[in-house]
Amino acid sequence: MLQLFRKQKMWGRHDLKPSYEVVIIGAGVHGLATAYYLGKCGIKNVAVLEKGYLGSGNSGRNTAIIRSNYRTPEGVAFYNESVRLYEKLSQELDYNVLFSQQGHMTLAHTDSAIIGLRVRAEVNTLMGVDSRLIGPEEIARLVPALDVSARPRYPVMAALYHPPGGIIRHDAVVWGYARAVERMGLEVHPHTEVTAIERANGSVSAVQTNRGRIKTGTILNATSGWCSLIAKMVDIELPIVSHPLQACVTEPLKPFLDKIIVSSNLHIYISQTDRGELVIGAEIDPYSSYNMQSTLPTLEQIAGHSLELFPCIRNVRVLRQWGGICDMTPDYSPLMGETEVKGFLVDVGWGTYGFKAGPVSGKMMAELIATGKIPKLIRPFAPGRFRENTLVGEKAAAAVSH
Ligand code: PYC
Repeated sequence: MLQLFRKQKMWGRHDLKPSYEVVIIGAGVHGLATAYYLGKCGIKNVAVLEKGYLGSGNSGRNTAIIRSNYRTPEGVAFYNESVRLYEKLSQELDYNVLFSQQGHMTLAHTDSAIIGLRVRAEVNTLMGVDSRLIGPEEIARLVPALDVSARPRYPVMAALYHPPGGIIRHDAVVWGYARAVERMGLEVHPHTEVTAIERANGSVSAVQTNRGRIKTGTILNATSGWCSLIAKMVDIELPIVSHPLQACVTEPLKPFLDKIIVSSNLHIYISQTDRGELVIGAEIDPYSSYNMQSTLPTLEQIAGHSLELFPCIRNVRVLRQWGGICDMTPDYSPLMGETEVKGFLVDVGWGTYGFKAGPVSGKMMAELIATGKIPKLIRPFAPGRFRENTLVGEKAAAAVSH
């Protein structure tokens, strides 16, 4: 019989225990995925703390694009593993995360943009990732609604086409991980804000929260947006500048767009969800701030650039607009691993590319916590790389939005 009401709660309410083996700060996709893989390794005395509701940070504020067509071999290998894990996530969690691999297209409107995309296509192909440069004729065939004529101020000249790229239901990913984590006996604590971190003999020893004090010897900072503030609690200055990024969603339309369209020159990305809405994102705001309010100038910019690409949506209404906080590192790659404070680990600096890395980051951070060994896939992203000058310059491929 059709079951109309869910009988089991997705996750429960718990009192905080006086101590946990591992405390994860941030219950977005990264924190929850780490807890999930820790549980799979048999480490279950774990609390995931979230100051708001689950996924209320950037996991609920992104444009849900999944792709692996990066520029550096380190980035391509890492994000490709994430795509692989996302492909299996619905079965893994027994929860439909609505991953739709409809294809991702990055448009070029200048000669230099074409050169950048060509380099990416070469690196992607060498790394076994399906990604190639295509011309206006093929673009028009794949995306009939896109204006590839000479009319726009910046006509479309070519595109990097990445068929495995897709969009996903971001809330479902958060809920599915949270449910799985709780079913394994680990604990998720929404509305639990970390106010201080204690140390003893150079190692972390406890966290103070608005609900009480917890002893622990291992803390993971998985707080996109607020990671610098959490790191300051143990006197670590992260090489991060935080910027707002805004996006919007339109009223639902009949399906007409089954590719994710990104313009690296116009700094805009558009996709159509299963509900028919267009999700459209902008570049990061040009100033550093923790303000998540949306602004009219950004909406005007989003509208103007969208109409350059899709004149057919000129009468479509925007339903809502929102902002999130992006933690930008100097090389546009994340910071993952141990820090100079014993027991304090970071999975931060996710700029505008955090959601697509959730599963692989969780798996790698859990492996690091469980074994003490740094997994190969995340070695390039060690927080100490800025001292050693071994940067992973990913701006060319991360830069759809900046
Ligand atoms: O890297 O795919 C991306 C992206 C989309 C929106 C912001 N960044």
